Amino acid sequence: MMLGSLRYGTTVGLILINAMVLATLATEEGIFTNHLLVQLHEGVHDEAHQLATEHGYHSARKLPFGEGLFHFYPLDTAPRRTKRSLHNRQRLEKDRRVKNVLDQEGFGRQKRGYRSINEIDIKMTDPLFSKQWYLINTGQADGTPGLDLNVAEAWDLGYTGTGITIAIMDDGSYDFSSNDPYPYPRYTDDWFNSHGTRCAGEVSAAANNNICGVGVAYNSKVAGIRMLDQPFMTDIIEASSISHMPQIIDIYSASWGPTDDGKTVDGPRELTLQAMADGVNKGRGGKGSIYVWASGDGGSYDDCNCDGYASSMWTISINSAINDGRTALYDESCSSTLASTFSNGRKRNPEAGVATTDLYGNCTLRHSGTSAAAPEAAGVFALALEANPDLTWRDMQHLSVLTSKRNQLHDDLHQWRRNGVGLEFNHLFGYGVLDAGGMVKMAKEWKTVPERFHCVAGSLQEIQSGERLILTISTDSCQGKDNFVRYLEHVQAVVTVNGSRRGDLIINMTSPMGTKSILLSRRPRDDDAKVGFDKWPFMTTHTWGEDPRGTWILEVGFQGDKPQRGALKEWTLMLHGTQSAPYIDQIVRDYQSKLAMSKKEELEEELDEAVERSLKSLLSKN
Ligand SMILES: *[C@@H]1O[C@H](CO)[C@@H](O)[C@H](O)[C@H]1NC(C)=O
Ligand SMILES: *[C@@H]1O[C@H](CO)[C@@H](O)[C@H](O)[C@H]1NC(C)=O
Ligand SMILES: *[C@@H]1O[C@H](CO)[C@@H](O)[C@H](O)[C@H]1NC(C)=O
Ligand SMILES: [Ca+2]
Ligand SMILES: [Ca+2]
Repeated sequence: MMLGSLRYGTTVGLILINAMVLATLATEEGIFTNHLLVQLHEGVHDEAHQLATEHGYHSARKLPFGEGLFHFYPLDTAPRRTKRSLHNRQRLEKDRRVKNVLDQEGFGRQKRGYRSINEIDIKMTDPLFSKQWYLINTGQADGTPGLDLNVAEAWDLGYTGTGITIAIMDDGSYDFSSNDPYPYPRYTDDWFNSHGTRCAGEVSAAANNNICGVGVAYNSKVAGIRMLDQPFMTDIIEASSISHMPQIIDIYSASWGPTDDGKTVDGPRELTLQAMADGVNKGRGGKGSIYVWASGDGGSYDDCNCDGYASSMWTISINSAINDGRTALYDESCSSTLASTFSNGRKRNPEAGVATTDLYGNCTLRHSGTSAAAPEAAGVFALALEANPDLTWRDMQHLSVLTSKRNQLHDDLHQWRRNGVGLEFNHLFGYGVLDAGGMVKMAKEWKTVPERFHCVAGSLQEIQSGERLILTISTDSCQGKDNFVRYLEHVQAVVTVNGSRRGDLIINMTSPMGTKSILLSRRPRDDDAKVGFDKWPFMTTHTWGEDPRGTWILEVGFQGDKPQRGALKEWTLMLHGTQSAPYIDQIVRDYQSKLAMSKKEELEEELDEAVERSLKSLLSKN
């Protein structure tokens, strides 16, 4: 209705007159607030505050527009007008200093992306549910409304994780730490072994049972694999955990990896690599086990591409954002991260943490770390699997790439960019925050992606040394052969390089379509001068969907306090992807039409500016 147009503007005089008439109409439907717009006569503007308090208002604020206009604030915070304030208003109107009084109608304006829990019509009796901002962010704990996993939409469509089993490989059902079928966490005084329990709660805490909060996939089943609680990890324990019951367990969530000390370069050993390969090829009846990996807690000191679990093509590596869209301080960035979920780590507000189940039948609000992020992703993938049980391990990665959103994530260091087919990505957050609603909808319609091929695009194996190297490989991506790769999924640069200081080594790679991936960034604590990287598979997801044919550029250099030198012995470029992928063509078309539209907008802007300029010059002549 017309009242919606009652806004401040340059034509306040006009509005005031019309509004007096409208005000009587407004009582029919509008809601009046206790706030007033008051116009005072000339010469009494200094008395505004006093006048306000005399008539039962808290204060008056001079408005920066119009003539003698003031905002009168109420004393109380009642959302609607009360009887007493109506009385105050009538008295105020009669004061000789007052020229005009105008009611302020209350109308709905919500922050972009804002959804109220009540509106979504999800009723949960669980006491911590309203604090689980990562599920539905209404701005709890000073967060950004709408910055969440959009689970409400997926739940609304009926997906809650029914029939899906997720293994939390952690400290607390088969027990590889003590080799028995009782994987209960070893309770210690320092709550050291609360990790697994907390992660499990995030995925599958039951809904509406009045206990703690609600899991992302609250009807899913959790298998706890206790494998972290012994002094040393072994290849056998890791491999056994990763390959435990692969026909029953759908998703494996791991919130662990090599030490995040910023100087370790390590990854899965032989048995574990074999177990992972078997998992994706034979697990879930051949559709592949889904491995979700936390990108790491080493912060800006570490690079998750130095962690062979996170950077593996077979794992979906997940980073995290905090509730206002910034990265958590402990977050590691790297080009192999696929997407992000949520965690905490910067804010003092205790409710900005991740609310979940805890040991001793208790709950916690303080779960954090990328540890908290991976189980959330496992939960979202469970919803997608329920929507379409035929999804393969690669389908899950495609869906993550296509439906994750930039939302309101921000990264001061690395820009958000679009790759050669228009997919928006960021070095820190991958393709953005997982969107459960978007994912289940696309999953339902999804046709399994075509067969995957692998092409060794080229290999340089001469020793080259210096402070800075630029190398190129030109490739036809095995065109004309059976293993031609036309649409990229993962790209690996297998590199053997050493340096007088490994931590200062930087490696960038640019695709033929112009997408730059930072394969290795500075790790200030790593002062290795001997080992370097030995056939290390740096991985990037940023070139997803691109046509790999053309020239790839590898830039190797140093960044740090002192000049350094290094020697590169090998760069082998491995391309993985499909020969056909119809949906990519659709994305490219959409992107190009968007590009065309944005050009149009730019043109219009230019036009506006030109008009403004000529107006200005006309005015200055007068
Ligand atoms: C459960 O948590 C509350 C609040 O943090 C704490 O006071 C209580 O001691 C905890 N209970 C157990 C058994 O640890
Ligand atoms: C790096 O490798 C080159 C070639 O093998 C070797 O000559 C050089 O000594 C190595 N540098 C360091 C710092 O280990
Ligand atoms: C790698 O890329 C980053 C980000 O664009 C840039 O700051 C850096 O100088 C590049 N380093 C090398 C060695 O090319
Ligand atoms: Ca519950
Ligand atoms: Ca790490």
